[in-house]
Amino acid sequence: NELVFATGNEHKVTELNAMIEPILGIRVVGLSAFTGLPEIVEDRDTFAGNAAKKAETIANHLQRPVAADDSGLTVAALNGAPGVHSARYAGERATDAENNAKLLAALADVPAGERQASFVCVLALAVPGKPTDTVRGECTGLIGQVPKGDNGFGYDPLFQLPDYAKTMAELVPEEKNRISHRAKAVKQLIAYLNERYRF
Ligand code: ITT
Repeated sequence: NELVFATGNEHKVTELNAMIEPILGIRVVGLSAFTGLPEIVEDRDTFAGNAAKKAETIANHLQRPVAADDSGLTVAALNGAPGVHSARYAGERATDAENNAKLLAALADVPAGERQASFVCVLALAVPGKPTDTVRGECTGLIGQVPKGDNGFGYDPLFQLPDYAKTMAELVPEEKNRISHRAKAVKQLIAYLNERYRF
């Protein structure tokens, strides 16, 4: 029993599998297991649009249900940037470290009290011949002045959680997977699947 997620990001696969497999008994599989897949063009300007596009592109090709995760960081002082461009904020092949450095530079003149940010995760489920549905999870925090912590990925070392006095990268995976934007979206996806497909 497997659910394909249209993602090349192994960090997402690990987190999604840790949250989904114990509850539904379904293993999450990323795209690294497949060859000859069509190119996915993430050209929509919303998380929901890109999540649907990723899931539909692969679902249509494989002719089976496929899910996708489109996620990112929105920073209020930057009018929502990096947003849907989070993965490639510092350039086409940017590393997480380069993206984090660009974010710190963009916020250099923004004081601590004005660094509100939000992680967003939209999950889409595409089933061939049916309309695609999406669910959304959000997690609020503040962007720090220096990266802290070695867990997680992406912007986690800069994302401070005031309630925990820690960054997302200082949480152990089990904690991140309880409170993150992705965890909130997964909870809704599981409720949706239980309702629709009665596992
Ligand atoms: P796929 O499109 O193949 O799934 P991607 O990494 O390109 O992989 P996105 O386009 O959804 O995925 O971009 C998500 C980016 O947002 C990701 O690369 C991180 O920089 C950031 N991000 C998303 N979730 C995050 C999380 O839980 N912690 C830290 N950063 C996250």
